Amino acid sequence: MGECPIKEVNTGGGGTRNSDWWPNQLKLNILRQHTAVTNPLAKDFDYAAAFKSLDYNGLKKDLEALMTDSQEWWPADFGHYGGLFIRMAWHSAGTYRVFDGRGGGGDGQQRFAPLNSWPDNVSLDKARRLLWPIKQKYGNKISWADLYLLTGNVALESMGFKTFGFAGGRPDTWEADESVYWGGETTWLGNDVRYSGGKEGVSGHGVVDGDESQKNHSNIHTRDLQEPLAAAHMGLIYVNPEGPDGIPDAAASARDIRTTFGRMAMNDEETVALIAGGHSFGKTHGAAPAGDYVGKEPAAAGLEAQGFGWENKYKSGKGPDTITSGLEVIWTATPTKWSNKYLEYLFKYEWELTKSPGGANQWVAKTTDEIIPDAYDANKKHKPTMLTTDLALRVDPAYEKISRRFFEHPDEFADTFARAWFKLLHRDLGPRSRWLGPEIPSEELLWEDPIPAVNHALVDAKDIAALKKEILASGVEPTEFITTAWASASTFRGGDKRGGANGARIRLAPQKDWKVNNPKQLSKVLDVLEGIQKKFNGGSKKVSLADLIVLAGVAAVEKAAGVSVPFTPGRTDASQEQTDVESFKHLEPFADGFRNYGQSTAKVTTEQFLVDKAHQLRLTAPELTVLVGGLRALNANYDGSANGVFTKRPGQLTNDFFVNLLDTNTAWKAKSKELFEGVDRKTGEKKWVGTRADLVFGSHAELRALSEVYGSSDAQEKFVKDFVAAWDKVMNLDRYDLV
Ligand code: HEB
Repeated sequence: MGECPIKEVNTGGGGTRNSDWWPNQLKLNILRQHTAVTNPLAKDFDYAAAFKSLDYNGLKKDLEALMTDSQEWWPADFGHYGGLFIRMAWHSAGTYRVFDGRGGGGDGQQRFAPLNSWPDNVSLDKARRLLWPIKQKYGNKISWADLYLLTGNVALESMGFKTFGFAGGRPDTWEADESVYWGGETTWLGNDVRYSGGKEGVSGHGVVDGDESQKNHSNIHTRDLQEPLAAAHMGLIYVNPEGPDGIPDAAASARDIRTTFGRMAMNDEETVALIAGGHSFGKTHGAAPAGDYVGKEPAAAGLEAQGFGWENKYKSGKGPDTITSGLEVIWTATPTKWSNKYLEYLFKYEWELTKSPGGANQWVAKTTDEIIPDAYDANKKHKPTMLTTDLALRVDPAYEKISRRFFEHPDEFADTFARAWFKLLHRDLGPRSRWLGPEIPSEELLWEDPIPAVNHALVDAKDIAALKKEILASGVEPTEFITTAWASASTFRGGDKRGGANGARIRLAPQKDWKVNNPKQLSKVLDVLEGIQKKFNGGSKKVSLADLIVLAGVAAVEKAAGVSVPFTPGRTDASQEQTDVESFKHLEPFADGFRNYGQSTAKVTTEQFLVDKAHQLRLTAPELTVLVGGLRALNANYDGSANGVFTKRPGQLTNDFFVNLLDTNTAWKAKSKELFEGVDRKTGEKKWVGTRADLVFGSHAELRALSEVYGSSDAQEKFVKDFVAAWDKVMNLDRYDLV
């Protein structure tokens, strides 16, 4: 591969970059993505409004017609694109992982690198391009993000499957997202970083190849996948179809599947349903060895390829000669019709290891039954075939039980698949208030983190004023209201739009017990607020605890700042039954630099965690800066410590954090990797203690530049104004009901 050629490009943006010189430097780039600068649509473009004006049924009809409108340039297997489009939708959504809520189909990222060029996404460039005439016809009324997923739904329906519904509401992004950690490997299909003792993959394009030399590789039964990743290899959506590291071991493969699908938010039942349901359709493609014939992926292909990649020089390069995964499997006798045949064959036949024409490990039924149609030749028939990962559904004892039950109860199978598919596509869409279109299911699902609808008159300005008074007279330290409001609202994560103050889940398990929330203090504050709520709700009006928690924070900030802070009521309280404790565990911050909680790991520094958290809160670098400075002045550390509280008047909203951090008379010394001491240069007097999440605002050039703005003598007013705006933003991150 040689040296990176960009370094010698002597035009704008070329040359050796900061990230080449100082690769370990803290990067803020993820805080300035997807802004108006990259978005071609007008600032006031409202996707929800555009979607509502869409001829939804007309679009669905067009998609249905497309399914069987086979194109000469990319012919449809069995005359039906259904399988291809299901795979496109599944790969769009299947990158989601529970740990950080990132990935998933919510942003239309499959059209950008790296996803558009992942080895697992071979041939989906064709699927997306087949959709262009329809996208062109409906324009901005349907985003690519919604279109990819809806097309998968229509594909299922057009092959006789009854789906659970569909919700639109995913506005597109316009640049490759940089925020997702997809792994640290530098080779496709490598896993040398995500597993200790993992393997390097292949450089260049990487259609899955079975590698015999990996047979000695023995940690596939024991290895642990690095968090937050879900996929088993770099460049795969999920697991290696040939088995772990290409080794055709179905039991070990089940282990990988359980890990990967678990991190995709799927339990065993959902996992079996998804795999068996998905592979009831379509085929795999491995007409010949990829390495000999397949060209570069879209991101590396020439201009003349026009966004396509993987040019295939094998015979016609398409149709029967297609090379996608390198595997050549057709699961059922009716690949364009919903049926129970996948599970039927899985149990009916014994399976023998064989090789695809492309050289990959796969399995063929030990039978003389040649019952499988050919995708192009009506006179040809095949024996049933399966992937190693398919056999996992029979070999793994827990999967086997479920598979057999599904086989014996096709309705249960269909229902579980329909629900799991709906969850897969909608898991990262956020609360129901974002869902659009005529096919939204009415049934409330636990994983959507349901929040009751508002069914009471909201508090008015007079009530708000009275409640604020009562809150501030309650005897609780204002700072404690501030930390409680922050604890409640800052659970939000933009990755999958879960969390936030709405629902008041801060009072429920598991959040009420998180260390970062200082449970003792939290329960005291909540008791006081519940008392105030009870008294108020005894009257003719009602206020939710969720609103009251935010209002208490607002009242406390107002008191500390001496200015008024906006408050928008309309939140309601979710119940414990509406809260999936297991799944909420993933929202617990490992570190929250805003509250000086948590610290570096072997791989990630405290300040990198801080930027990651700021990204989940969808904050800009100036917002991050003003919030940290303000929260320190307000004395809002999770444990009440004085770390970073660089002020002699804690509790007041001053810009002292910046003034004192930037004070040249202070010399800083590292006490440990995480803690620093600031002393007076002249007297040696100990003045302050700060963490990495504090000191970074003086050390990092860009953060320092921002700190200088807030630390200047003309800054107090701007500082307060900006803090209040950023605070209000965080309090309302989950308020999709407000437009
Ligand atoms: Fe699947 C296809 C693997 C899951 C749906 N897959 C396929 C292939 C492979 C696979 C390799 C081939 C590609 C080509 O073309 O070559 N998968 C797999 C794995 C897994 C899966 C490993 C895990 C275990 N799938 C799945 C799911 C779904 C699916 C979950 C859904 C739901 N797939 C699918 C389809 C297809 C496939 C539909 C076909 C496509 C066509 O036809 O084109």
